[in-house]
Amino acid sequence: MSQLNKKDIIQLLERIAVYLEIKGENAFRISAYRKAAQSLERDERSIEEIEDPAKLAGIGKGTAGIINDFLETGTTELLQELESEIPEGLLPLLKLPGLGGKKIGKLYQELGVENAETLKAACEAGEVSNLAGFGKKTEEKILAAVNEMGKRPERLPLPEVTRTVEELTAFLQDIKEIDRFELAGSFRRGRETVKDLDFIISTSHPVSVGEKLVTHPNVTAVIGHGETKVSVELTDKETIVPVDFRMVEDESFATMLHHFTGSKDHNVLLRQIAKSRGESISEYGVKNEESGEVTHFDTEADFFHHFDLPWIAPEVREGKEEIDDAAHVKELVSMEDMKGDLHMHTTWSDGAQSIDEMIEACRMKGHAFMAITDHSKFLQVANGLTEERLKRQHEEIRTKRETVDDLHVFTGIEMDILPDGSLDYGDEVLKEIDFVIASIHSSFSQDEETIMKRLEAACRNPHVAMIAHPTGRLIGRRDGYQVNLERLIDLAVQTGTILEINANPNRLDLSAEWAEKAQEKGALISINTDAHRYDMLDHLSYGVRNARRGWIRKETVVNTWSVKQLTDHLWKNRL
Ligand code: DGT
Ligand code: CA
Ligand code: CA
Ligand code: ZN
Repeated sequence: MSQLNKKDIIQLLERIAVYLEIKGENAFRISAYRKAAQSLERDERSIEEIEDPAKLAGIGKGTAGIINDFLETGTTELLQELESEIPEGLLPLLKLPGLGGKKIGKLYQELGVENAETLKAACEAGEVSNLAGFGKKTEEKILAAVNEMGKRPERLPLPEVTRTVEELTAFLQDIKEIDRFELAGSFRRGRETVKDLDFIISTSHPVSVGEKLVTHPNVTAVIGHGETKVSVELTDKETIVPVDFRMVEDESFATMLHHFTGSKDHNVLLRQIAKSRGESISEYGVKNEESGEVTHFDTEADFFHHFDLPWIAPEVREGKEEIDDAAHVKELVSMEDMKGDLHMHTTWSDGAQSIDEMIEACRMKGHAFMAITDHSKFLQVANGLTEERLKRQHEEIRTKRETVDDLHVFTGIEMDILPDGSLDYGDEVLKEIDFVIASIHSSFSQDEETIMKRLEAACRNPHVAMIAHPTGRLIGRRDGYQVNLERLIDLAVQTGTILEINANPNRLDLSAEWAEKAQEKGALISINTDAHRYDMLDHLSYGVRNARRGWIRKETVVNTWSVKQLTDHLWKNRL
């Protein structure tokens, strides 16, 4: 059996449709795969719960066979054939704005475009604008996008490096000459993006460790190979991830870890403290300038204690308040404080798992509570719930929750705030729901005033508990809509509306800086995964790290409250 979930299967069916489009196949054949994907999307069960896909309206025998192939083997002959027929270089082009299977198909069949270079040449020669359905403007846009494609992004968003982090962690664990290692640098500090990864390795055999490091199968370039430092580039899909490894004797490990965790500005602050005590800090230890004696430390905490400081969490080591406010670091919200997750999706809208499956997954995580918050009817692409389906879903949740005693399941919804500022359901529907989230998924280009009217309407509705992903940004890809965050925070405080830190590493929305401001003004915060599949339930820690960067204290975060405290808050002032 393969590990594919329903969303994976839907994506694979859509991929077949796109590949057929590229090949210029007949429209009926293409639409059969799209229809099948849609009817899976519409069904409220997870793929494990659907016994025979052929019984679903919109899925024929052939397509059902393909779905079964996917489930059993993870692929199917048709997809493999298509993959071998279509030039590899065409696939990255599908990501360019405005270029779907149909258009790529035309470029391929009529102009012989096979990759970014040939597409660029075709644009420059003016051939693209001569094709039916393209035009001069489109050609210019495509050319600009292709040129952008070749550039290396300066900083990598977290999701681009997490696979490499996991792989390297497993790889290092298997090298027997390594005593201990840690990932330092901006990644350890929980930054939203990183330039590179910095591993600190404790070993007495740096040379042989270095030789092994460069053999990792994903290493595509060795930038530097010294006795104690190795710099390489690993390639993961299309992303190039630069990595620095530093090898050190165990007695210097803690100091080295601190040094390369940074930040630079934090290190400057500590060096000033050392200087005032007649000491100096190097990567290897702390030297007494008078006696020349060097002190080593077993742990980073010992290193801080040497300077009469408590251990300072990496997330706040930015050379700002962390020394003056060191005593407050222990008040920051931590993963151990988190009792539940209040934003997630199921197969009732665009999630991969069913209600039962998500509940079981949250139980396994040890959550004390959760909220099931599918999309509302406005979001048709995500199979949003009509009032009638919402009612049925909540009945199912209420019945189900009677049978689970170690976890409280709140009924919920992620309700769209419509472009005209109205809410997707009326009060008579909302008044029944435990946890009403309001969020914007449409008309991102509206001016600030219009956007703020939408957010204000949501905050002022007594049933709305939280605004999700308040800015709509996607890190490194999209800025979000024109939100005046000062005003949104004021509104949130005035109306008791919770602001979300969406923990999805692509979002981290609110950012640490704005979360800090929100807390200062007295707003409440909730950190949630917005999970659409099992593995996304693990993203909570990204949100917590982001919160810690903004000095968010435990009591500000409603996920650390008890079920009783949360319930009281949710039902206050709603009648
Ligand atoms: P980034 O840009 O995402 O890689 O950010 P970092 O902080 O990981 O920066 P990186 O990789 O250049 O260096 C890792 C840490 O090493 C940095 O936070 C502090 C320390 N470090 C590196 N170069 C210097 C330096 O020239 N002076 C000082 N004081 N510290 C440095
Ligand atoms: Ca770094
Ligand atoms: Ca580095
Ligand atoms: Zn959501």
